[in-house]
Order: sequence, then C-alpha cells, then structure tokens
Amino acid sequence: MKDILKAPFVIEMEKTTANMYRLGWDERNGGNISLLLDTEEVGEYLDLSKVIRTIPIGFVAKSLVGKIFIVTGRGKYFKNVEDDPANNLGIIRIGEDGETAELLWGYEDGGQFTSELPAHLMSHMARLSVDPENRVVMHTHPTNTLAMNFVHELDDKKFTHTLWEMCTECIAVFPEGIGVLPWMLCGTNSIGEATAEKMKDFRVVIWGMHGLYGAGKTMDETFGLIETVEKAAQIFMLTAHLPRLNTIRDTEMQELAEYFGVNYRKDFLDL
Ligand code: 2HA
Ligand code: ZN
Repeated sequence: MKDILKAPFVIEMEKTTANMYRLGWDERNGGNISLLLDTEEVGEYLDLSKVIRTIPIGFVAKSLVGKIFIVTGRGKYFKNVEDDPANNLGIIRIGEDGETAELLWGYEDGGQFTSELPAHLMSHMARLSVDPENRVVMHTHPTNTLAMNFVHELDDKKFTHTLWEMCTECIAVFPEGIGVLPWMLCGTNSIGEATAEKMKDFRVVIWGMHGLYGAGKTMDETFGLIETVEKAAQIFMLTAHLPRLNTIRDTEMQELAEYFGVNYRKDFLDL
C-alpha cells in the first residue's frame, strides 16, 4: 500500500484549504470541501474492505452508492488541515443503503464529516446529472461576495449581471451565470435541496448573507471559478459608492461571450 499522506488528493485538499484560509475566506471552522475520488486510485492507498466505522448521513443518496469522497471534518479549521490531515479530513464511501457513510480513513479524533454534507452530496448528485465529470463541491465565505450580499439585490439575473460587468472575462468564466438563494438555515436538508435545485443550472450558488457553493471538474477549475466571482465582487465593493463613469456594456459582454464561443445566459443580458 502506498502512503495515504502522499496521495495527490490528500495533498490537494491540504493546499487548497491552506490557500483559502490565507485569502481570509474561511475563518474558524468556516467552509468545507468534498472531492469525489477514483475508487481504483484510492485502492492503491487504502484497504477498501476495511471500514473503520459507519456514520449516518441524514438522507438517502441513492445515486452515490459506492462512491468515495474525501471531505473536510465537522467543526475543523481550514487553517489546521495542512498540519494534521488525518484529524481534519476523512475519506468516506456511501454505503449500500445510500444513507450511511463508511469511514475508510481520517477523522482520527472520533470526529465526522462537515455538517454541510447533505448540501455537498445533493450538489454532487445535481451536478453529476448535468456533468458526469463533476468531482468537486466547495463551500466558502469569500469576504467581498459576502459583503455584496448586504448591498445588492439577491436575484440570479441581477447579481450575475453586476458581476459580469465588473471584469471583462467574467462572462467567459461563468457564462451560465450564478444562482442566488435567500438567507436560509445552514446544515439542513432544506438548504441542501435548494442548493441542488440551483446547481442543475449553475456551478456557483450564493447562500445569501452566508457564503457560496462552487462546483467543478477539478479543484483548480472550481477554485478559479470562485476566485473570479470574488474578484468581481471585490471590484463592485471598491466602486459601488463612487460615481460610475465607465461600464462594460451588454453588447460588449455579448461580443466577448461570442468571441470565446461560450454558451451564455442571453436572458441575463439586456440587449
Ligand atoms: O462548516 O461554513 O456553513 C462550516 C460552515 C457551515
Ligand atoms: Zn458556511
């Protein structure tokens, strides 16, 4: 067996959480990540017949039976993942009943997966139904995006349009736009269901006055997507209180989207 601490997916979780912590997005226990793993690859590092313990997941994730995820731990700090991955991360497999997680590695202090696991798994199911290559779901509290939630209407089209206006390439990076949910109680199946519903159309879903969810094929792609949303929100927050002299017009956004050949939400522009 190879050393699990040297597995590329463990190292990627360490690097990503450290990076997000240093960007100031994931204070204290804020944020969580789940990454769908390749079973064969995990088998090079762990004995897949050895289940350490089982943990109920709180709903039935039928379409994920047998799938293996690496997930950040409940109450754990992104700040600490790099120094102590075995306590702060866990590798789980969704059991035959679809409602039990089989712990294969990690959560060594007796802990468990993030309280947001329902929203993560429901988002994975929604994204996999439209993109079979989706592997990543990330939840984080990016500062400017969160600030923008307090001063901007929480509406899919209006929020997307404002972000698209803030950086030329936004419409090429998230041409499908972003989904926006109102404030909801976190950690529940209801917020998971609402997130998953939006995830059928969008890879980024804002949780009003809380943070956002991002999804994608790889950690880089998903992180880059969130980073781009946050950059646009930062430009908005730096300029929202100043007189606007220039703007990127809707016809220019259209020109860019068509030049890049992306399938953009035409109904989110006013042409
Ligand atoms: O797990 O960010 O939404 C910490 C959170 C909950
Ligand atoms: Zn959160």
